[in-house]
Amino acid sequence: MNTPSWERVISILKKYNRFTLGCHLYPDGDAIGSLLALGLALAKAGKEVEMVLPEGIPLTFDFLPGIHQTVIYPSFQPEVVLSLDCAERARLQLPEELFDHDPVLVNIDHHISNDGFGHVNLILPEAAATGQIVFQLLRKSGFAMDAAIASALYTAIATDTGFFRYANTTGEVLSIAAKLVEEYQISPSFIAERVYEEKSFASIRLLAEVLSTLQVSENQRYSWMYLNQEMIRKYEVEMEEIDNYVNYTSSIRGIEVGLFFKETKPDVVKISWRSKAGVDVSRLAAHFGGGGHTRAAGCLVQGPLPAVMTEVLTFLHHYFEENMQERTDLMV
Ligand SMILES: [Mn+2]
Repeated sequence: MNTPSWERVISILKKYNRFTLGCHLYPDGDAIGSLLALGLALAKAGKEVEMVLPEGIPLTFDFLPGIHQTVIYPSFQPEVVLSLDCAERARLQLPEELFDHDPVLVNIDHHISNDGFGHVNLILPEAAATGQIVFQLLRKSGFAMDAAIASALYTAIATDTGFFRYANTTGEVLSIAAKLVEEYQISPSFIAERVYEEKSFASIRLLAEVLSTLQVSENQRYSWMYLNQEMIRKYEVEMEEIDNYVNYTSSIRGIEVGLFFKETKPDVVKISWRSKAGVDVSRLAAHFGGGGHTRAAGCLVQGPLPAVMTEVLTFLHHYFEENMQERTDLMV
């Protein structure tokens, strides 16, 4: 892993004037919040900025101030491309033409699996969210912040920590959140309501169908459920809402690993992995070409849903057979 290049990133942000910002496919709160916060801060500093969300604005984050300044397609050639919360170059949602004049590619992320695909990389796996890195970047570089930027950063950090419930909720995370609330008068309850409490009716109906597929392994150590093309076609639900379903698998008492299989396209299965303790699911997902964090990871596997499920569940069964002793660690 490269040593964090704070100074290099800060000098690039100050020196150049034309920036395009992008994030990963199916952007979550951290990706969108980080993109928006850094984009708004650069624009506020008088830079020419384009924040690109090719799939449009997910309904869940429609409330964020400034979000409607994002564009579906970039309109100019930037000097610098900023990639946020994106672990792989292939997942960066920006058109290839944007790189025609070889802009400086800056990769800002907290995924441990990030391979450092940027010319300049600021990768801090210990950060709870990319939003935390962006907050520190703005503070260190002296770029001015405002309530819109603070809302975006708070949303980024809150979503990636499960609204301050996950193990990555450190004192520093809480102290940054407190600063955002105190200094910019943003409302945690309003953001929690919009992001966390408010679901579409269709998403709850779809959840009911998905939950009816929930199963627990014979050894009671892992659980899984699935979503197929037939269910997706029946309800109009954004992928961002569907992504959160996975937490039901790992919320079952005693379960160590939870899996959610999503047939996002025919014969393309996106698998979300969750773990409560002991098991590093980023390593398990890596076996299938994916990655992520210790307790939350993902991978994409080609093939018919039933065959992919059998393959992954067989792998997981063997993993637990070989790691029987880990259970005693969990009892401590
Ligand atoms: Mn993130």
